[in-house]
Amino acid sequence: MTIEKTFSIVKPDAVKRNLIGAIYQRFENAGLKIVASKMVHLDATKAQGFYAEHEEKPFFNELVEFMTSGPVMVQVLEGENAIYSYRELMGKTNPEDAACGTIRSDFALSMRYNSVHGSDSPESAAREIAYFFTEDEICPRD
Ligand code: RTP
Ligand code: MG
Repeated sequence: MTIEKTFSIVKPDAVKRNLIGAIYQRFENAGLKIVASKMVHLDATKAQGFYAEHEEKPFFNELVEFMTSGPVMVQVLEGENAIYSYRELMGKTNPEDAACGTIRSDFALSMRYNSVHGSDSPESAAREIAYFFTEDEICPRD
């Protein structure tokens, strides 16, 4: 059994539609524990740095515009195989391809306005957690 931490964002489209609680409920129902959480309004520099891997993509500027369009919730989730299991819980990037019952299938509006982010590897999880949280903001849970 591998207990991992992963990084999650409830994106502006979901915060705007008052879906924070509904999405947090999905995390907890899946056995993922919230071990750090806060609301932030990203500025362009912070969003560009976060999505640096996509800098060359045609959708980069629109992605940054979207991610800075309103507040987001950022959180660290902990659980067994949390990185993979949270990606499964979110569903595919495009909600039209996301499996029934996934967060994106149920809440996302489009490929861009897709309600949640989740780290895609242990390396991304470590980088993304440290990009938003200091060690002492992460609370150990039983
Ligand atoms: P995320 O990083 O947010 O968890 O999503 P992901 O791994 O499923 O998707 P990724 O390929 O990393 O893309 C990052 C985010 O960029 C937006 N996007 N827009 N063609 C487009 O307009 C397009 N493609 C991607 C989405 O918000 C996606 O989650
Ligand atoms: Mg990604």
